[in-house]
Amino acid sequence: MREIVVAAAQMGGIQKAETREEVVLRMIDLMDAAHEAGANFIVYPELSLTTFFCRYYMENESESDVWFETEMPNPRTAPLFARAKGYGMSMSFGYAELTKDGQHFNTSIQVDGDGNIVGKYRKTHLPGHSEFDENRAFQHLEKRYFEPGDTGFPVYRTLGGLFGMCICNDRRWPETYRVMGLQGVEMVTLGYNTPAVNAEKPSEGPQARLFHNRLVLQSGAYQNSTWVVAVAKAGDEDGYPLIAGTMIVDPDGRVVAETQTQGDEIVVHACDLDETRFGKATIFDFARHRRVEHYTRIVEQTGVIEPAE
Ligand code: CDT
Repeated sequence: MREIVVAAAQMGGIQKAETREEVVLRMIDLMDAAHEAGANFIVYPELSLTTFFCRYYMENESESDVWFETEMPNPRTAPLFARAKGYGMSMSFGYAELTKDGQHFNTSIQVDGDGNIVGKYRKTHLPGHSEFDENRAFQHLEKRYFEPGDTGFPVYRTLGGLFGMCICNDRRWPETYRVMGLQGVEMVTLGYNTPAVNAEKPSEGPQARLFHNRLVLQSGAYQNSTWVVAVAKAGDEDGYPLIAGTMIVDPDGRVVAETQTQGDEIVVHACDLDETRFGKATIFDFARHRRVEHYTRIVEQTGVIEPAE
């Protein structure tokens, strides 16, 4: 038995006017509740420290850079790191990263119980668009504000197991989980900011979006025999609703814990990493069953090439 007690720390909406200091206090409240519940690992959402600013069109970098962190930890997040270290709790959260070289990434880190950054991931699959799009009900400008991540999907050792991360839109892509599955991943953590309505298809509302969320998390977990911990930034952000649906999925693809609200809320589950072993040794024993000779299109081709008429 290799048990990790995980708290999935859903956050309600963060308003544009809310400061990082205020948000960090909310995160600390969630961490206190997680500690009280016996958790030794807490997972927060994508872009945990700010509103989902990619819905706002900003002409210049100087305007958009206010949403980015140039170092981590920094004076505004130091109280969160201190509290986690005090509890000996590992944590994972997302933030907008501006590197010393001027690169912009949508990033997540995992920090161990001693305050060391043990994992860093930069979002690969950036959704949305890079210029103002008048045909959308609202903007989703991730391709404007971020570069595609340069980390790939690393799997790293911590908490006695094999961990990896992805971020929001990445969770919809089977390649995300499989690349980590091929490194033996036992727990994938991720955060998301998913608008409750599809900006390009108003008939696709929260029910459909929650369905897709559940579908991809369960299939990613099952097909790679890994735990998946998926955490929403949910609720209303200045009139823009985001889905909730934070959940923990076991390596058999079953949802074992999920939130009930749209606000700040934790769900806690004791996850035994040894539960990943059966699937990895049987139906998803990749070494025995994969037929890579038939998978070349996956890495040689991005778009669809239809067969000739
Ligand atoms: N943050 C993020 O990646 N959100 C996307 C919305 C896609 S619609 C442009 C998601 O996949 O949930």
